[in-house]
This record gives sequence, C-alpha cells and structure tokens, in this order.
Amino acid sequence: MRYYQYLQNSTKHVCVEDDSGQVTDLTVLNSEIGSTLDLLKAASITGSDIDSVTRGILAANEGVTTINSKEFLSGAEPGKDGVTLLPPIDAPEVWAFGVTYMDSMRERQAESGSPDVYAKVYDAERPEAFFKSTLERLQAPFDEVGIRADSDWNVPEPELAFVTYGGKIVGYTCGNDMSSRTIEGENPLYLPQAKVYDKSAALGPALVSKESIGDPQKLAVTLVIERDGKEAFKGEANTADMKRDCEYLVDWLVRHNTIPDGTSVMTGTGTIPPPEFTLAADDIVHITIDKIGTLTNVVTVV
Ligand code: DO4
Ligand code: MG
Repeated sequence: MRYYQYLQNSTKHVCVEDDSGQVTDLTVLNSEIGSTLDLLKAASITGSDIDSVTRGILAANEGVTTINSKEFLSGAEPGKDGVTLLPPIDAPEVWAFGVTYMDSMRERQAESGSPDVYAKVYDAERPEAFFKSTLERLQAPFDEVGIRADSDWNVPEPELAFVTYGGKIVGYTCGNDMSSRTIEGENPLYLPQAKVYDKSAALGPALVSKESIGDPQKLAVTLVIERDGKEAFKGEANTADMKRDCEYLVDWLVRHNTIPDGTSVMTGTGTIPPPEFTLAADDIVHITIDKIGTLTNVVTVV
C-alpha cells in the first residue's frame, strides 16, 4: 500500500492508497493516526507491519468514503484546489549513500581533481555514507528544490530512498539528492557543502511499505527535467545496477550509529545529466520510481 501525508485546513492527515487505486483518509477513521510515524509505531507495538495495521483500521470502517488516487494527486498540484502534500515521513534525519552505481563513480572521476577516491570507495567493503538533511530542510512534493547561487554546475540526483524504524527498513520512497557538482568537483572534502544547503533534499510522494514494494533491487528510476514546457533531459536507471543493495547499506549505517525512527536514506544515483547540462531556476524535476510514483519539484536559486 502507498501512504501519503498531507495538510487539509492546516491539519495533518495520513491516507492510504490501496491496490485498486482508491485513497482512504486514516486520520479521519482513527484520530490517533496523525502521521506515518504513528502507523509505524502501532506496527512496532503490535509486532506487525503498517499494511496489517491499516487493513485492521479499514476492516473496522467498511463503506467509508474514498477518492481515486489520480484525483487526489492531481488536486495536490500547484494552483489546484486540493490538499497540500507533505513529505511521506517526518524524517528527523536524512542520510545518503554515494557511488553505489558504476555510472556515478565514472562521472565523479571525470569532474574531480582527485579521481582516485571514487574508484576506491566503489571497490571498498565500506560504502560512502553522508548526512544529507534534517526534517526542517526537507522539501515536499511540488515544493521548491534549491541550487546554490555560489555554484555554476548543479544537478538533481534521482534516488530510491528507504525509510527506517528501529534501525530496520520499513518502506521506500523517491528521493532527490540535489547536488552542486562545482563544489564537489573542486575538492572531495567540500562534499557537505555540495550536498547540504537550503532546499537540497526532497522525498515523496508516497511511502510504500516494505511488504508492498516487492524486490527493491528491481525498480526503474526515471529522471525528467522540463524547461520552458519542453523536455530538457531524460535519463533512466534501475536499482538492479546498484553495487550494494539496500539491506547492505542500512547494515553499515547503523553500525555504532543510532538513527532515530523515521530516518530516511537515499541510496545513490544511477543517472547523471551530461557535463554540459546544469539546472536553471524554474526547471521542473520529475523523479519516477516503479511502484512508488512521481516526485515533482521546481528549481529555485538559494
Ligand atoms: O561522492 C559523492 C556523492 C555521490 C552521490 O551522491 C551519489 O552517487 O548519488
Ligand atoms: Mg546522490
């Protein structure tokens, strides 16, 4: 099942989209479910999973009003009269892994004056993990994502992101690891400045439970960048090409590092626009991942 968080009349709600594409508001049915973290907590307490908790709530409330997911999501687009989507999880921390795809390693070698570090980390047992965002910096679907005014070369990075509870993977969503290639290429030690700045991370639109995603290492990830109403770039990757799978990555992340519940983790990009491409203000970035949906954001200079 797919879970969305949204604001309606300034109140936060959680809803679920079932396999038939119908969306039901869980907060209306049970006021104790005010966030996806509440659902994850209920699943943890009962020793089950969020889909089972949800099925229980739905079974106790048969015949309630639902809305078609296309209608729900199109109503959330800017200028429409529907709900305001929020990130699908209130992630207190967002981490990211890098150089998990061969293409990412090659592109970083090409941009960098220190190419060796990328080959070494691609081949090493220990993956590259870095801190990406706090909840306050995190952008929702249709929000702005930022490019730094002090960087000339900027790209989105479309990434499968996993959501954790109790240090374990409980679901998946789409992530955008906005990045300055100018700053990253200048010196690998500048990575935090290339990666962490205002509006540099987005997650959404849905949190898909671990039970519903199937095999996370078989998902197509598509990036489309629109400029002036035309497609300026399109690229595709597949999580099957990740050198290290999601379970391997979370295992490394939690070593000697306690992560708060809801921590979400971007798993690296397999798509990088060509060197001559850089984002511009008002570009629209669409990241689509099988079984999850499309995360759309508009670019702004920060
Ligand atoms: O090593 C730099 C960052 C790599 C990254 O963000 C990625 O591969 O997605
Ligand atoms: Mg990345």
